[in-house]
Amino acid sequence: SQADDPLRPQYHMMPPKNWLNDPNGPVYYNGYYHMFFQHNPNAAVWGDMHWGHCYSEDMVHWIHLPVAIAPDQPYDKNGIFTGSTTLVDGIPVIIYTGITETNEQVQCQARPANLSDPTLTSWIKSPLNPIITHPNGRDPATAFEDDYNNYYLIYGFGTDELGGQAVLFTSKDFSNWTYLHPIHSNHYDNFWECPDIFNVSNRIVLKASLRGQDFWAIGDFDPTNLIFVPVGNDLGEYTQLIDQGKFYASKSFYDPLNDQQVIMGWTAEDDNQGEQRGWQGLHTLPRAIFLSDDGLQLRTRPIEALQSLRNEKTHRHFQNVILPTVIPFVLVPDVSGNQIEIIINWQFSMNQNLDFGMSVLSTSDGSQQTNIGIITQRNTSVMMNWDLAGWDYFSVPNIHQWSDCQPVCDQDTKCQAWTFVTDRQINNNCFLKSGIPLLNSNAACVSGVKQKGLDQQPVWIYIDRTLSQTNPAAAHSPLHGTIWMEPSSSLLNGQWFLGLNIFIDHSIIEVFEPKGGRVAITARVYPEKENAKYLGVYVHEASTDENKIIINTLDIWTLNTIWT
Ligand code: DQQ
Repeated sequence: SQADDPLRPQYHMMPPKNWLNDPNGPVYYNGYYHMFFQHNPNAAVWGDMHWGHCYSEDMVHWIHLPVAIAPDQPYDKNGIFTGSTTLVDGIPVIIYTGITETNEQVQCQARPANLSDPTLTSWIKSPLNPIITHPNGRDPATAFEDDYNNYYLIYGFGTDELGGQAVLFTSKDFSNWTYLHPIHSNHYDNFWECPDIFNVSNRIVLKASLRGQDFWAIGDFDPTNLIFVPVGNDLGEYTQLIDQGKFYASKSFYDPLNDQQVIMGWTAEDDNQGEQRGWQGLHTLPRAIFLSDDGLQLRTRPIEALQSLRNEKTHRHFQNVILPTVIPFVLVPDVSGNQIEIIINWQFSMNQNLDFGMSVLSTSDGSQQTNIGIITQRNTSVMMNWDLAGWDYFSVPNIHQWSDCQPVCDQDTKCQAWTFVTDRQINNNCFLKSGIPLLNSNAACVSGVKQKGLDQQPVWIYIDRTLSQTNPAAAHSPLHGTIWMEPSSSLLNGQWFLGLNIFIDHSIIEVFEPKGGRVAITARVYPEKENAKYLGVYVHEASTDENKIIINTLDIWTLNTIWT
């Protein structure tokens, strides 16, 4: 049974069994949140796409409903693909991609059969379907309106020649749509999946899924030319990932109860046992979107309502724990669990090389564990590239190995971004070894790279899965993101302060930096050992007696299941 499956998450949205992928059509209507999803109701593999459906009062606890849209028409027989919901005169209207009998991608509409049914269980396809047949793209976003009652709709498209695009359509009546032009486009990939466009703090955010990850760009909508104009870096640059880990095909919607844009992504399995387990894929925890103070960075943190999952009887609190200068692993006393939330506030000095963190899903002897840690760099050993140009190192392919130092870059097309590495790796001649010059003369190569501010200090947050599992087919590569620590908000008496919020749900880990919303990292792990439920702390790279690593506060809760 489900409860006997130790790897099955208990507080993430997923169907009772079989396959799930992209989030589809989230909407708040008449007292309930609705969530749909790409779903194969008959097998735990991708295929035979339907829209599964759940509803919820709080976006945390979900109730399963029957399949909302099934492939039963000539225009969608080969699949109900991704789409979105728009409130049209207050009524939820779905636009989804249908895969036709001849495998064309067309856009189709469906409306609730009975608006007074709060569950919105049945949906009726429009007699006008398909409402859009060209160009042959997919994944329509929630439509938006201008001041003159014109609706605008985008969906994903692209070719090798054109690059990835979000194509724009307009309509007066929401049924008859006219193609305009791409709202935005570039060559970071040859197709954009699941584009999304929305308002946050008087700016427009464009999101798309490409190269296996979800990217954002902040900009404005030019009302004359009807195009999206990025104000900073463009969509597809690695400084602008919504999540550094396993997070794809995300979808956002406006939550009127909390006046915020909320986003959730699809997290697939990351091993080869999913079909055998009988279920594959889940949605990440919902995250609230906000912008940095300068309005140029997209930030996320878990929605507040998730706090209702905490079982207060299990709450454990520790404070002012001074860590020894080096410890391989020390158990946190009297706590265990693989369905927990952790809030940890660290204090450390930046002027040294540090590598420390928490182990979760650990056996009591630490032989199986997943490490969620922080790496800082000593001033004297800043990376060469800082001396040269002050570029950010926003992505390091592999923190604990030397072999992987490659630029994130196509050989013959435009270079995306460079992965800059630490002094340790430079000492190991990584760049020379791989035969790549430190900075490419092609100016395109450095676009999207962040410059280090005068007294900013970068730290890396990572998830290290080296010891998480033994199955060689399970992903083991570390995941990581950079946080730029600002003295104004994070420095006090020479000490830096950084808080992390960590969610563990059996086989999924989500790590956030909730204060600034600057990092989100989602990872799958599949511990085989039954007692891999303990928590520990470690210091791998030494602090010194003067420069201690301190846990200011550590709070841990068991979280309840979301299913009743
Ligand atoms: N998944 C859907 C497509 C979409 C892709 C099909 C992204 O509509 O482009 O299941 O994961």
